[in-house]
Amino acid sequence: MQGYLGKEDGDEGFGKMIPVQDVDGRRVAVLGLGRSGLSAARSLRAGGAEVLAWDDGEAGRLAAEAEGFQPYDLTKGAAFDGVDLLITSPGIPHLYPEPHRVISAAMAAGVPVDNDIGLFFRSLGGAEWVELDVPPRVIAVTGSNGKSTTSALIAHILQENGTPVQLAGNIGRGVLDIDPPHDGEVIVLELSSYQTELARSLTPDVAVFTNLSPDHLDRHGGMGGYFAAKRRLFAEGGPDRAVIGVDEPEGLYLAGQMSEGNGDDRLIRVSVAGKLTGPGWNIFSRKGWLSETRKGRQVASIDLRGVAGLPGSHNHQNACHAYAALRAIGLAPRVIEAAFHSFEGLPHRSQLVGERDGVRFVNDSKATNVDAAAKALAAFPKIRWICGGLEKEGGLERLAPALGSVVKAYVIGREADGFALQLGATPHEICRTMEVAVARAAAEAEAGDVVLLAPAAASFDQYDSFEKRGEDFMAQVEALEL
Ligand code: UMA
Repeated sequence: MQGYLGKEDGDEGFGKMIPVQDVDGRRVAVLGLGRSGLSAARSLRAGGAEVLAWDDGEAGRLAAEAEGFQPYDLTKGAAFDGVDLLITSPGIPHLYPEPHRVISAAMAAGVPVDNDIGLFFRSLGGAEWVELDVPPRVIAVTGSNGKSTTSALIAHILQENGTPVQLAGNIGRGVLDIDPPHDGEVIVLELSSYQTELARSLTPDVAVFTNLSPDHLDRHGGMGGYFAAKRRLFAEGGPDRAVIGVDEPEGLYLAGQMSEGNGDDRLIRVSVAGKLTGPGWNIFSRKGWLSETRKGRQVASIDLRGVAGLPGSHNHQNACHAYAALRAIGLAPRVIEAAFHSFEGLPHRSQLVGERDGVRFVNDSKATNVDAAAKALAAFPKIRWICGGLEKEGGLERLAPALGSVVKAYVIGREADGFALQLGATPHEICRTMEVAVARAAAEAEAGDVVLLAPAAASFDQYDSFEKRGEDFMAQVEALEL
């Protein structure tokens, strides 16, 4: 595992964290004791708070007990008497489709509600920062797609540059779990709409908005609520620098709202849909080339086509956002370009897992829906496509424009026959299992082909998760003895 994701459990020194400030002696309720809730509970305790921990599930309560937190039933009447604050978890609804009853009870009792992200921002800096040469900075990344890869890419490039860096947030590590940052360190946070919507403090140095497409609409009461949740990261007076993808109307609007005019250096506009010609600070990719322009003049140009870890225009968008965020904190274009080439990608997202006789094997098990699979298919010219699984609503029609690059489909899953029926004229074979699909695709592939797992379906008919499905793909590829 990359160093910027922090130490693994059991490693010496694990257990450092950010103690929460200004909670000494206060009673703080914590609802949900998963990754974010437990780390919040620990950091609150370290800050001197009395923690009232509750999870509706027994597993969460047991995990908390194992760390010395006595469960406190927040669902009982008058549970919020004398409580100063409620910290809730991102997966627990606080408004739509309907608020969790504990959160409603806190609000009715006039108790402020916050989350670990709010605690993080108000607890990060201390008086000791005055002594530091370069105070730690925070880069926060939000958006519908690509935010994990963008965040990990930013962290990777900083690490390659020798800058101390830690990566946390929606990517899987609670934000309060990071070690107290060093002089000059950069904290990279991936933030979901669930996290930005509720945080009472959101003050990154650089904020990145990658793109917007419908997701989690039930939790936000529709698209407007979803956008409103994300744009909280850009509250007026918020980030010193804003990096905004302007390919959707929402991003264009947000950039307009943030800008003080064409000479405004605090805003970097990003596009993969076309050349940006305005006189401001622009970064865009066209035909595989990333360009940076400022005040109407080209500053840098990078060929992304040979960057193995970032194939396809969706990854070029990730590259543009990472590049922009790093330019915003002063990294040189050549430093960023060099580190692009050593980025291996995140597991299960356009992940190159093997190569034999000119045939590449790519794991995009995270492509659990049709849109994600279409993006994966657009990334390569000749594809032997492993697809299928538990289909989502809406069928495969939206995939049709992306099927031109498919030489042949190898269909897995319990519903493989029904899935294959929707592939029309695309050559296909019913394989049902990953083992058969990988073996058949490998046997038929020619030099220049890509054997791509991008299922366009959930994994739950055959696996516990998309990660397990991707691991099976990798194991089968390895068994080919490449
Ligand atoms: N719980 C209750 N009552 C409920 C619902 C849940 O008590 O009504 C309890 C569960 O029993 C469980 C805990 O709440 O113990 C789970 O909380 P959670 O769902 O918020 O999950 P965490 O383990 O705290 O993980 C969260 C993020 N989860 C979600 O946003 C759903 C993780 O993002 C994140 O990595 C982690 O914090 C650390 O910051 C995951 C995710 O799926 C990857 N994110 C969504 C996405 O990417 O689409 C937004």
